[in-house]
Amino acid sequence: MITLTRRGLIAAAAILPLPAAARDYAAGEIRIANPWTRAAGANANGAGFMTLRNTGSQPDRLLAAASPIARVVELHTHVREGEVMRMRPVQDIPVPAGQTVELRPGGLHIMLIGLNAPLQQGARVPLTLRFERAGEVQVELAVEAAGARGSGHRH
Ligand SMILES: [Cu+2]
Repeated sequence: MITLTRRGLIAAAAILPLPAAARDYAAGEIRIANPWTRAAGANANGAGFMTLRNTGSQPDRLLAAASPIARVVELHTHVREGEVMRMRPVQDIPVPAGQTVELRPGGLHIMLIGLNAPLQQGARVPLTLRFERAGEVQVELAVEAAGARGSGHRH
């Protein structure tokens, strides 16, 4: 019985795509938790989300991001204009000492403009972040479902 059950589980695991569980990363005093994005087609735009935490005693700033998967990568926020929320590029994203900054849908995000290839759910895509103090760090965005409002793999 046990053997059959195990075989059943192994067979199921082989068929189902493995979830691309988001990982956590560090650069100097900056902790980068749960970087993720949404499935999207080639030539579409995408957005990267994550949690940035500054464990140090000095302020830092995310200055830029880059990825081979997009033609252009920008730092964006959302601003209210009358009844609608619009995206707007920002120069940088401050991460004050001891503070946590959320990049999330409807707020700050990393804009991936002109995807070179489709973002497939379950895949991971590389992204390089450049901080003023912490320097450069490469992370991987876990690709979630197209309509995801949050990563399904929070710890
Ligand atoms: Cu945007």
